[in-house]
Amino acid sequence: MTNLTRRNALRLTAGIAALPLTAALAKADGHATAHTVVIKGMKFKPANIEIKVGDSITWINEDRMGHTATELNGAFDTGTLGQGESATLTFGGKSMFKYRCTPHANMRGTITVS
Ligand SMILES: [Cu+2]
Repeated sequence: MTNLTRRNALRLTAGIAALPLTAALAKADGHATAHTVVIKGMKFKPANIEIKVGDSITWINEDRMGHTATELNGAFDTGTLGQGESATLTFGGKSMFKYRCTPHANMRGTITVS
């Protein structure tokens, strides 16, 4: 998982902190798309997502319990998101990631960046 750029490896637990970075990237890369994965009912929705290099994903937890989006090999980790909290990551290189929720091993997702 070395093809994440350094900024993408940042652990961004506060969505507000990520906004300026995301906005700047979107401006620099005209076709970047902001995707959303909703965490609800103990599931990532969508669980499997295909995005383009430069796109961002925001995870929003709508459950009452805390969840994480944690890459299996440590490429990223949102940390625990409480109800209503979100985290945004921008993906700078082609890759495929598998992630799960740390407290709930059956919550799984994949990200394909092309
Ligand atoms: Cu969970």
